Amino acid sequence: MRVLILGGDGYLGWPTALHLSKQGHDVAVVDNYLRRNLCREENVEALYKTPNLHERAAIWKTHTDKTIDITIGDLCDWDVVEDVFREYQPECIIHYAEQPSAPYSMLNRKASTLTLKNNIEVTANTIFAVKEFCPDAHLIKLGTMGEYGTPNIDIEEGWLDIQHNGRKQKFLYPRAAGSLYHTTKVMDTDLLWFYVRTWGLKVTDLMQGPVYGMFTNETLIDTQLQPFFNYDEMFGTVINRFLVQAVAGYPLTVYGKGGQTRGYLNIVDTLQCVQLSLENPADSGELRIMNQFTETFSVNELAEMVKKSASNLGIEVKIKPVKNPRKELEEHYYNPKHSAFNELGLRPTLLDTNVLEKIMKTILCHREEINKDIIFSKRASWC
Ligand code: USQ
Repeated sequence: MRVLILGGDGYLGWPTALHLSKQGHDVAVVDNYLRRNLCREENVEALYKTPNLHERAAIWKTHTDKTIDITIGDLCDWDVVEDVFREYQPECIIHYAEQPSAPYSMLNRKASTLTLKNNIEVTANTIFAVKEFCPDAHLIKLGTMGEYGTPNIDIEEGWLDIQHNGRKQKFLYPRAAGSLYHTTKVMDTDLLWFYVRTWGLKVTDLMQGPVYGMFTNETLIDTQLQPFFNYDEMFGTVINRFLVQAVAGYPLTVYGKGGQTRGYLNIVDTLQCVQLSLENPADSGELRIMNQFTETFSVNELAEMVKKSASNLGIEVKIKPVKNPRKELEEHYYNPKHSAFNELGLRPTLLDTNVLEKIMKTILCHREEINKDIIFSKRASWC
């Protein structure tokens, strides 16, 4: 299949490009290095340096003789969008091209408006491009479990049947995002749903939980193929952060009471889920929504698991709850459904101390490069 990956330089975009290229698809990626540039601007660099996209594609070609086409460009710019869609005529588009950090989106007005503008405009341009250049293509969009928030009822996969005054209707499951970033994902879903109804597009919207890890079958071929690994308070996700904190001898930063529960998944399962979505496309006029995570944990449970894994490697770890910089429930009901991917054949890689130890061993090789000042500088706050 001709697959176009928007945001193909990112933590998930690049491993997805490798994975689908390995499967034999024709893969093209577009990226404007937004994430790299924001990290540089905010002085929160990742754990190790990663080559640029052209260099990454060349390394991949050396190992596999497979070509990944690269376009560096801003998908808010219609000329860029038009060029890539005209040139590649994709059969499937995977849209990761968004500012991905909740804390960054809450940093200040500039960061908020950048997040709003980038995320909504790229999604809108993508929708218009699909309509104009490839109306039969399947659009796979990365949304987030954070669209639902933490309601006091079970979370369904995208939709909820409502009975009201004796009549029934299926609606998008109620959304209650916890950051401006998550709110842009809610807006994306609304945009997609509007154009699915209006133009009959084929769309899969993936409600993904926080991802952890750095290894996939393809990135293991060469360390230069590994994705970014952020551990700062803005771009690092909680498990990756705790692992780096453990190695750095920094007490694990449990926010508030630590009862915040989320659905997590290993990066290899993101790739499986995206592949399963691609191989089982939505129908025309369907907005298919699937919850993309494999298991739920509270922050306290994660901290204890990281502590145990570190101890297995002879590293003593302290857990130190800190004042929560976010506005979120710290003790709550959480029961999200996630059977759609299991029914499509997902074989989950579950979190255990072995998985954590393996990642920690790689982090140990970069111990000297860890910048403790960016772990919890308290710059990104919801207040
Ligand atoms: N947390 C801590 N200590 C830390 C960092 C985080 O207790 O040092 C807590 C947070 O308060 C939160 C939970 O851990 O309750 C998860 O935080 P996170 O930073 O791992 O994840 P989040 O900001 O929600 O965002 C990440 C990705 C985002 C994706 C989202 C899925 O950055 O792109 O959409 O996970 S979800 O959280 O399900 O919405």
